[in-house]
This record gives sequence, C-alpha cells and structure tokens, in this order.
Amino acid sequence: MKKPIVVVTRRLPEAVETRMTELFDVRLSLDDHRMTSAELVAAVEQADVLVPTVTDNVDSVLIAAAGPNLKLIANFGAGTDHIDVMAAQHHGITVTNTPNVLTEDTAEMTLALILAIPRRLVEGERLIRAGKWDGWGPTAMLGSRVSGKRLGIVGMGRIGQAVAERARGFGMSIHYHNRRRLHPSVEDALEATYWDDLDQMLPRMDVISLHCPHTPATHHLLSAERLKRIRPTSYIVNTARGEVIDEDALADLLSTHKIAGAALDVFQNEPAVNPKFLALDNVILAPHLGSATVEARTEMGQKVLINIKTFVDGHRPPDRVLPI
Ligand code: 8YV
Repeated sequence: MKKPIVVVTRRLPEAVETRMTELFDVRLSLDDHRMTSAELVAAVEQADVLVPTVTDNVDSVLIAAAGPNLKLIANFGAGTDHIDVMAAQHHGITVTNTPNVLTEDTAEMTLALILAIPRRLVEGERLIRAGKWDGWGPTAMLGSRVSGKRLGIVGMGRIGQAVAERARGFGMSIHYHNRRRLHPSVEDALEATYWDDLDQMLPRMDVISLHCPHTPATHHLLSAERLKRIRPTSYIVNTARGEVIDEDALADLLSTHKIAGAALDVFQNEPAVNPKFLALDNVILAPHLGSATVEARTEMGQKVLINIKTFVDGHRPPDRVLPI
C-alpha cells in the first residue's frame, strides 16, 4: 500500500523524525526555516497530511489551496489559533493537536516567571552584565514577596490547574476565572476561589497568570479597560498567547508603573516583540519557551505520530480539534 505523504514544516526531535520516516512518505524540514506562504501552498498541494507548528499561518486561504489529498492537519502543539479549524472542517480536513504532554513543562515555566518577576531576577542579571552592580545594599533592588500573595489564574484548564498546584507550594492563595466553575472536589483540593466576574477578580490579585486559549472570545481579554483595574503593586504573567493582552496598553501601564511588572513568554506578532517592551526594566521577555523541554517536544512528536497513524488506519485520532 502507498504510504501517505506527510509534510512537516519544521525540524522535530530526531527520534520523532526517524519514526515518521519509517511509517510515512515524509518530507522533513532540513534547515528548520519558517516556511514562506508559497512553500506552505506547495506543501498543502502535495500532502496527504500536513504537520504545522505555531509558526505557520494555516488560514482559510491556505486551506482553500489544498490539494484533494489533504485530509489531516496534525498540529505539533496544543494551541490551534494559527489554524482556521472551521475552514478545515468545511473542506473535510481533520485537525488534531498535542494536549496534556506539555502541561507540566508550561506550568514550570510559569512558576519560574511568577517567582522571577517580583524578585527582579532578570533585571538584576542585566545589571551585573552591564557592569553596573556596585554591591549589596540594604535597600538595593527590593522586590515583592511571593509567599502569602494572591494568584489570579485566568483559564483554569489543565495548565491553569498545574500552575495552581505548584503555586500553593510557594504559599500563594489560588483564585481563578474560567468559563465554567471547576468541580467542587477540584476546587477544594486546590483551595481555589472562583470569580465569575473577571472585572471583580483583577483588582484583588497580586499576580495574574493567563492560561486560556486565544479565541475570538479571549482576544484582548485583558483590554486597556481591564488592565486599568489591576493594582500598581501587581504583576502579570503570560505563557498563553500574546493576543490575549492589549500589548500597547500593557506597555503604557508598565512604563508609568501603574502595573508593577510583567513576564511575557508569548507575543502577539511573534517573533516580533512590541518595541515598547524592550525599553522597560520591569518586564521579562522570554522567547516562547513554555513547552521547550526535550521531554515535552518528544512527547508532542509522539502524539503527532499517533494522531496520523490512527487517522490513516481509518480510526478517529485521539486528539481531534473541533471548531469553536
Ligand atoms: C508549542 C504552544 O511549542 O503548544 C502550544 O500551544 O504554545 C507551544 O508550547 C508550539 O505551539 C508548537 O507549535
């Protein structure tokens, strides 16, 4: 039987590429560059299966350009806001993703940022590298204690809950806003307080951490108006998607110290970073590292393999994504 043509847009961990080569007629990315629109069109014209990542814009125009054989888009990543899932469905193309296997890694990165921003860790590192540190001082570089503070989690899915579990270990109290309230047993285990109204929660939190997907409903969820509700002593951490925050409004509030600080792992126009952030000392900028561990990326690749294999064998793939 003819093996399906699988086009992978970026380099994946070696073990994953090796297994893909054994199973499929795979076209790998040799130099890991971001595919141009023309290259993506050529890919969807020839592929039976496309394996994109967050760096590929799989919009309705690209999906309309797909050849008759493209039946599966097996995304390498959990978030699928770069894929027009509705357009794919209209064209009879199934979309899958890689949930669960990056939960712990993303939560760990979030905790690193929750600790680093109030304690001015990266700012201090920059000070030393700039040769400007003139030694310890009783009032030098004072930050804020994390223990005993209120953490407001926006989006209490798998990653939000994993962050809550870890933050409790650092003595934070857990508050959350979510479309649906958690089961009482989960709430009890996390000693989590539910806020139905995000506008009510925001002014009462010391650290706000975002864990919702980017959808039309969450685009600029932290709008200029909402950001103004946050206390000047509070911090924002974003390991979800840049589009969930109005970046210009956030930068303005940070520069005037109406918000104490922000740690951002994701940006609206990656890899471009809003230049306003670059000039600010009270911001940590990380290059989308949430799931960047050998373990997570390998397991994400294994999920992609399983999704493709089950699909081409005629079964329902385990991680199907439906339009919102
Ligand atoms: C991935 C992510 O690395 O899975 C996601 O949604 O944001 C990242 O952690 C990226 O999506 C890979 O495509």
